Formats: sequence, C-alpha cells, structure tokens
Amino acid sequence: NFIPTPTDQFTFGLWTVGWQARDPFGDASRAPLDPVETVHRLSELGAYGVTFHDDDLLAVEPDRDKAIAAFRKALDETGMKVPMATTNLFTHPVFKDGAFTSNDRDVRRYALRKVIRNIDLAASLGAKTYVCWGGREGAESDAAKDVKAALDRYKEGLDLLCSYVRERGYDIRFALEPKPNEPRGDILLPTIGHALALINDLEHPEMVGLNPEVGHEQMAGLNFVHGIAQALWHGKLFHIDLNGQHGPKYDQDLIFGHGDLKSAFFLVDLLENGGYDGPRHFDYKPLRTEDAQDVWDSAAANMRTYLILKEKSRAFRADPEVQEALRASRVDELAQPTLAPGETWADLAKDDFDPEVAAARGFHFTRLNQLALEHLLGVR
Ligand code: 3MF
Ligand code: MG
Ligand code: MG
Ligand code: MG
Repeated sequence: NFIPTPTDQFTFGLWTVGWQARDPFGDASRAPLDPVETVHRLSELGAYGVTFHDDDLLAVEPDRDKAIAAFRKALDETGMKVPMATTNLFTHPVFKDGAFTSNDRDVRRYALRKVIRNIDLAASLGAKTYVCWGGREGAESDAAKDVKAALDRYKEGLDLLCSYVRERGYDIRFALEPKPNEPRGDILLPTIGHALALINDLEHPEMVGLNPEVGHEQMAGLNFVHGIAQALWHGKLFHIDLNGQHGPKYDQDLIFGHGDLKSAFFLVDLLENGGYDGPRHFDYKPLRTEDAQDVWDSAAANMRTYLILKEKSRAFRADPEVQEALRASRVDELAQPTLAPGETWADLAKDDFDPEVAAARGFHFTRLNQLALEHLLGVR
C-alpha cells in the first residue's frame, strides 16, 4: 500500500535530493550527487520524472554537452520524464541584484540569454512547463529599487521569452513561482495574488501561469489551500511545488506533510478533486542533519505521505457522517447562484427575511473540522 507508480505523476527537482545542505551558517554536509544516479534512484522509487535548473546538470560533470548526454541516457534507460525545467538566476554573484530586474542592464541581457539557452534544452527533452522563480528580483532597501521600473522590466523579460517560444513553435508555457523573501529582503511578486495580477498585463497572458510552493505562501502567513483554489479558479495552476513549512520563518523546504499537516490534507483533497492533472512536484530538502541514505528515504517519504493523504481524502468524502455534516454546514449551498435565472436586483426586495433569525443559526463548522481531524488522526 502507498507504493508510488509513474501514473501518480510524482516529480522531483534535481536540486532537491541533490542539495548538499550548505546554509548561510554552515558548509555542505553531503557530497554532490550525480544527476544520472538521481534519475535511476527516483525511478526505482516510483517517480514519474525529474526537473532541473540549467546549472543542476553540471553537478559532477562541468562539460555541458557531456552532462546532457549522460542525463539523456539515464532518461532513456528509465523512461523518466522531464515535464518542467527552470533557470538558475540566483547562485552566481552576477545575479546579486536580480536577473530580469537587475539595475545593471548588461546583467538583464545575460539573464535572458541564459534562460533562452535552457528553454531550447527543455523543449528538446519534452518539457511543457518552464518555471521562473524570481529569487533575486528584489531589494533590501526601498531606495535601491524603482519597483515600477522593475515591473516594466519583468514584463519585458517575460514578453520576450513568450515571443521566443512562439517563434520557435515550442509547446511550452511559463509558470511564475512567487516567494515573499529569502534570499532577498523583499522579492518582487511575493505571493500568488501579486503574480496573478502581473500576468494580466503581459502580452500573452494565456502562456503564463503559476508554480506556487507550499512553504512560500506559508512564509507570508497565507493559506496555501486558498491560494491554490484561486489559482485553479483563474485557470492558472500550471505546476506546483509541494513541501512543508512551519509558518513565517526561513524557507524550510521540509518533506511534504512534515509542516502544516492539516493544510497538506486539504491541499491533496483539492488537487485530487479540483481539476489539476499536472505533475505532483516536490521541492523539498533532505534535512542537513542526515546522510546520503536519507536522501532517498526522504524522497520516498514525500510520495508516501501524498498517497496516504489521498486515501484519507477519499475516506473523508465517502464517510456518510461527513456528507451529512457538509449538508448541515450548507457547504453545497454556496454553489447555488445568489440570484435565480431571470431575477434582477429588483427581486431582492421581495425576500421575506429576518436577519435576527438567520443570525441565530449556527453553521456547525466545528463538527466538520473535527471530523476532518479524526480522519487525519486515523480514528475513523
Ligand atoms: C526557492 C525555490 C526554487 C524554485 C526553482 C524553480 C531552488 O525557494 O523554491 O528552488 O522552486 O528555482 O523551480
Ligand atoms: Mg521553499
Ligand atoms: Mg523554495
Ligand atoms: Mg520552489
């Protein structure tokens, strides 16, 4: 039970299992990982595919052509897919003031060249989603960044990349990944809502959606399930980064479910029933305290936890007491339009309604929440 298979569409970034556990206060605690080994190990664990930053491919082989050839061979041998790729626009110090929005115009041009080069590779590997995380698009001082000009440049960069993909005829869409802070004091497009708003002002809004990450929204104190529901409502959930986080602090990238478990439960329930059919992509980090074996144990834990929560969600929905409680809480009534067909604002005046009586009614949400909790705790 809870054994992943490729039909579950679980994917991992090369940089996740490959994280050497360098942090701002400490050196690496693990050796670099060969992407070829990663592809084989994740395939054995039942994953569907891998994703990568351009630079991730060079973890143990500095020659780009050789690294790509070895990676392709591993994909062919295992049948692993590459549904998504992305660009590292944050590690090299040239990006210290950002990439698409660096104050330095030469850097902006270099960043776009770097993305374009990797889009060609992504397309040749069959990727359909290209993620843009604006890791260093931001500032520490409000004096240092003209935010309106930065948004002009963000738009210019994304418009250019869309036109490149269209000219080449690639079947690729972009997904913006919001994050509020870290590594910059403040990052542009800090939340799902900010990113959605920018997309509307692009040349080709239909080509750009979101890759929200659990921990990134929770770092801002936001409800990730609500964010994902709104992204789905706009038709903008192109991809997702699953992991765990304990509220507003540094980006923990814990194993999925190892942060806010109740939110993870409702997230799986939403993804499984809310019309998302893309990859279930994990962007987590094996703990710095752990060894090489734990890299694979923790990768497996992400998938196992997802599958357990999927089963919990199924049992929750199938429970007659839950169905009754949902009706008692009138959850289904919200799907009913407020005006009946043919009614206008004038019909609102005809209601025989006593606000005092309505105000006295309870919604019974406590019972519903407790039922969810008991399913999650395994006592139902
Ligand atoms: C940082 C991230 C990134 C992005 C990646 C794009 C290094 O907090 O989440 O991971 O996910 O750059 O996919
Ligand atoms: Mg994170
Ligand atoms: Mg992250
Ligand atoms: Mg991420």
